[in-house]
Amino acid sequence: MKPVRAIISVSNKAGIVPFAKSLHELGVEIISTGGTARLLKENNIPVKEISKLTGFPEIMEGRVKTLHPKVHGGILSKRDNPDHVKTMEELGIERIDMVVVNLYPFKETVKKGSSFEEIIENIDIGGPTMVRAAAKNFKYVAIVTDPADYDKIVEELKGTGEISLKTRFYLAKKAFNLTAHYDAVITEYLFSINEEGKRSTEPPEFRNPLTITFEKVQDLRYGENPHQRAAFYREIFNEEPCVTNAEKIHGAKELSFNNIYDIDGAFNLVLEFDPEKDGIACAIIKHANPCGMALGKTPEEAYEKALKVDPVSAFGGIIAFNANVNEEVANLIVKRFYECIIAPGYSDRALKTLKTKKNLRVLTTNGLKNLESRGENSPFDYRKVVGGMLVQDRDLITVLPEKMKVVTDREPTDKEWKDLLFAFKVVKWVKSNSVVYAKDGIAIGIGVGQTSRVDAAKCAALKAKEMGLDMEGCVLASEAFFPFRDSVDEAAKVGVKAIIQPGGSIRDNEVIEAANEHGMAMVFTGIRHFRH
Ligand code: 93A
Repeated sequence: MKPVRAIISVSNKAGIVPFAKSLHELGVEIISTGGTARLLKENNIPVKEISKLTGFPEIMEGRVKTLHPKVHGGILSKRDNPDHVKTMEELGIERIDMVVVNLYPFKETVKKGSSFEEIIENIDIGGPTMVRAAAKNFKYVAIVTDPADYDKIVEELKGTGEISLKTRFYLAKKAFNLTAHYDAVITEYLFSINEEGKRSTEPPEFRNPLTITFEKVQDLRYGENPHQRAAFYREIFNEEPCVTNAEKIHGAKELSFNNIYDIDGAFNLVLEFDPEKDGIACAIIKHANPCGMALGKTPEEAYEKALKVDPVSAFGGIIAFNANVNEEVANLIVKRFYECIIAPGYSDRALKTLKTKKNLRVLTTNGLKNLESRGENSPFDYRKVVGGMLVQDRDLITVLPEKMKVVTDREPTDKEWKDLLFAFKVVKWVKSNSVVYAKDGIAIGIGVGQTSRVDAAKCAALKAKEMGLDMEGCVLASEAFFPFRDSVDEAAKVGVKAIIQPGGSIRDNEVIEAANEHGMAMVFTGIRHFRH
C-alpha cells in the first residue's frame, strides 16, 4: 500500500514534526486536527485542517472533531469493492491510507490528581474511533499509534515506497492493544470512584467480565527457571511503597523473576512493623520464605539478630528493612553474599559501602509514602490456575490485641504478648503450614510450607536447636488453628510458654486443655493467615 493521504491527530506530540515532514516529502497529503495542525504549520509542514475535509467545524470544545462520515468512510472503505468506491465518489469521500493517532492522556490526568471534570474530559472518543476503524481496515490502512514506530515507517516508505501488509498487521495489533488497554484503564478508574468522582467507600467489585490493566515494567532474562520466558508488569494506579515502585540504585545485574518475587515477600513482611512503635525490622528471605526476621533498636541490631536465625539459608538471600539503612549495618551486610536489599532509604555512607559489592542490587522505595493507602489502588491478589485465575482481596488485615481472646487459665506476660504479636505478624508471610517460634523480637524458629502443622512445628524447633538458639521461654505462632493437641505437646517439649493462633477447630477444647496442662498461655486471634 502506497499512502496518499494521512490523518495526524496526536496528544503526545513527541517526534511528530520530523515524522510529518518525512511523510510530506514522500508525497503524502496531511490532514490534521486543531493543536496538531497548528504545530505542523508552525514547522512549515503543509497541512489541511480536518474541518476542510469534513466541511464541518470542530465543535463542542473539540469533543467532535473527527467523528464524521468523511473521516470514517475514508478510513473504512474497501478500496477494491465497487460499491464502496461508488459511494465514495457520490459523497465526495477521499481515501485515508494512514492514521497517526495517540490518545488523550487519561491515565496521566488521573495520576496528576486533576479534577473529576478534567479526568472525564480526557476520555478520548474520536481518537480510539479512528484507531479502531483503521486497525479493522488494516488490509488497506496503516494505523500508527506509537511514536517508537515513526522511524520504522519512514524507513520502509523510503525503501519500497509502500507499507507492507505485514507492517500494517503489526500496527493493527498494537492499535487494538492500545484501545483495549485505554478502555480498561478508564474502567479501573471508574470502578474505584463514585458518581461524584470521590473514592468509593464500597469494597471493590469482582467484575464480570474482568478487565485488568497492567503495563510492562521490563522484560526479564527468564522466569522461575531459565527455560521460561518472563516479563514484569505493574498495576496502573498503584503508588504504594512496594517492589514494583522501588527504584534500583545499584547493582550491575538485572533483577530476576525470583528476585522480584522474594523482594516482594521480604518488604511485605517488614512493613508489618512500624519503625517508630514496633522497632526496626529486618527480614532475610529465601525462596519467598523468611529464614531470618527480627526487630531491633537499630538496623544493625535487627540484622544481627535476624542473621542468627539461619545464617546458612541467608546465603544469597534478600534483605529488607522498614527503616533507612545506615553505615553500621551496611558494613555488616557486605561481609556476606546477598542478592538484593530493599529499604525506604540509605545514608550516603551506607550506599557507598553497599556499592562496593558490584552485583548486590540495592533498591529504595524513597520513603514510605502512601503506606496507609495500601490496597486502595491495588485491592486484589491474583493467582493463576490453568485455564483461569483466582482473585481475592489482599491479606492486609492486622490483628489487634483488643480483638483477641486469652483462652487459657494463664494470661500471657507483657514480654510474651510482645513476642506473640511479633510472631503472628511474621507467620502471616510464611508459606503454609507454618509456625514461628519467637523470643525477644527474634523469630528463632521458622517452620515453612509443611503439609502437616506438627511437622512445621518440629522442623522449626529442629532448626532453632541446630543454630544453637535457646528456646526456653519462647512463644509460638501458628497461621491457622491446631487441629489436634500434638503441636502443643511438641511446643511444650522445646520450652514454649505462650501460643498465638486463630482458634476455631472442633478440637479447640482439647488444644486449650493441653496448653493449660503445660502451664502455657494461649491467645485466639480469630484471624487466619494461610499463604500458599
Ligand atoms: O474529543 S474527542 O473525543 N473527539 C474527536 O472527534 C477527536 N478527534 C481526535 N478527541 C478527538 N481526537 C483526539 O484529539 C486525538 O485522539 C488526539 O489525542 C487529540 C489531538 O488533538 P489536537 O490535534 O487538537 O491536539
